[in-house]
Amino acid sequence: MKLLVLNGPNLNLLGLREPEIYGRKTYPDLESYILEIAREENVEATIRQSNHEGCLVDLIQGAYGVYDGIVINPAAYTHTSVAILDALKAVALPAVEVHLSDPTKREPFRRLSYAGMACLTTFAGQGFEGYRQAILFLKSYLEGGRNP
Ligand code: CA2
Repeated sequence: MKLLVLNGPNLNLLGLREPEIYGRKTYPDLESYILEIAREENVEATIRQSNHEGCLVDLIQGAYGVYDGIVINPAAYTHTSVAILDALKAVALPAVEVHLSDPTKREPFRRLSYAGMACLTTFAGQGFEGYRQAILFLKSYLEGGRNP
């Protein structure tokens, strides 16, 4: 089972700014965490981060026929990008949205998620744990079982 884990703009700054919102762990810590979960769950995870909307669209398009599912934290593009929504719909791969914080409990402009409209479910406000939940959810979904 092959999963593509996509992270959007500024997530590469994790641990360096706004620790009160995003915690003190760094982006390399997040990558290690995801790879460890993937290893435990016997899933092959490829992780990509980009600060560029078009690059994220290209990565989603490129996932078609290569990956079985997508875990995506579109970061700020969550709330603005119809292009990412359209790409997720176009490839029609099972996708799960993750947010470290809970955007619905922050500024009103974070309440709308375009990407979320093309995702099976969302895990928000659980920090790194949300990525674990997303991988477990997709694994269970792809194995044809019920949700974990
Ligand atoms: O909570 C999340 O995971 C978000 O996707 C993070 C985005 C934000 O725009 C979304 O509303 C919710 C922002 C990512 C920026 O990450 C930073 C990390 C460290 C320092 C500054 C920004």
